[in-house]
Amino acid sequence: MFVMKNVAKKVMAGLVAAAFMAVAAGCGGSQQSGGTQAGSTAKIGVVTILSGGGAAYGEAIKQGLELARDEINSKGKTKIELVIEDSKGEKNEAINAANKLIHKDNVVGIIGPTLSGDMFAIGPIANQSGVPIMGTSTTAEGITEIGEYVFRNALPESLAIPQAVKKAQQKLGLKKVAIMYSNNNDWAVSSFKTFEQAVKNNGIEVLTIETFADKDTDFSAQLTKIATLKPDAIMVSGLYQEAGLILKKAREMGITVPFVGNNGFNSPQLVKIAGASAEGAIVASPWFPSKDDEKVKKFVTAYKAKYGKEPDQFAAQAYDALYIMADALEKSGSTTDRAKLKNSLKIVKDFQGVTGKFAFDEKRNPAMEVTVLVVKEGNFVELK
Ligand code: 1QQ
Repeated sequence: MFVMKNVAKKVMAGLVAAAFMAVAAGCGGSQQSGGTQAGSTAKIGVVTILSGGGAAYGEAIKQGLELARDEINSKGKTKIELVIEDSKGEKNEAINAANKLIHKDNVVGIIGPTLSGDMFAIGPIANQSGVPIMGTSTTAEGITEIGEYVFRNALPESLAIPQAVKKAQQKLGLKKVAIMYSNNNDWAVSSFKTFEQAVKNNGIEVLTIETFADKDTDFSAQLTKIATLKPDAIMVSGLYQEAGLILKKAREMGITVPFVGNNGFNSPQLVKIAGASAEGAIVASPWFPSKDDEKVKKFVTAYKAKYGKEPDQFAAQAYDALYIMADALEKSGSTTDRAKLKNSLKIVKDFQGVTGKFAFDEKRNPAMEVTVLVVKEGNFVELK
């Protein structure tokens, strides 16, 4: 509520200021002229989770974006204004946020939302309105099929999970596994199918498939069943909240086999919830903070200085996303033309970000490198 009120206040203040400036300048329209000459500002909307279960994902995203915004505004010709809205991880809230950004704030583009399920709800709205929308963490199948205005710099699970499974098999000699997934989360369902396929492709047997739901807190029935089947590993498709509790419960029950997760695992929050039970968890990511790369080191230092902690994958992808969008805006020659921004984004190639070399493929999905990580002493390190 507090955040929303503040945002609403800021938006109101912005609207009043914009109206005043329009009158003072003697022009009737509310649109800016939109060049990229010095001093022009592009308004970019953000839909992310700032309250409720997945707030740690959204907080990281917001911080990554704000750091990128401050850097861009300190040097670039085009200045960026972010209008940030809380989706609370709820489709209806995401829809309200998108409509406000598109129709009231007149943003040139949108970054977000955080969850694939929310993108399936608001992607079509943005697409129909001709507003470019770019997910930084939406990893399910089918995201960019929504339409030509939908982009993502999130690593799709279809690229991440097969690598995690393959590496886990090489390291641990997996022959038989159990799979668990949240069945009321669009992304987790999609990701479960990717897991199942990857497991089969590697000749691994699936002993059982167990479901749970987002916001569940008791996983003992599923884990009891899994324990009797004695799998070599357990694959989990879920957000940090539920995944963290699953890891914890499994260790309490004496289940010692490794876990392989998906994008939901890529938050330090997993380790906060599961504690020592997170040790050995495996996940693929385009990001890890100890990468030996100048750009990564600079980003990690700046992020630590501003927020007092290391950036996670969600912060890193959001940071890159704003640079990608700002770059595309600059090249489009306008700060307000949504179609020009879409066309400019489509041709992004050879962007060097903190998550590595980046380009959009012909389907507006990212082509990027993957690293398989493992939790060691509470940190995500490369699984070599
Ligand atoms: C998606 C995801 C989640 C893990 C984002 C928080 O990858 O919903 O696509």
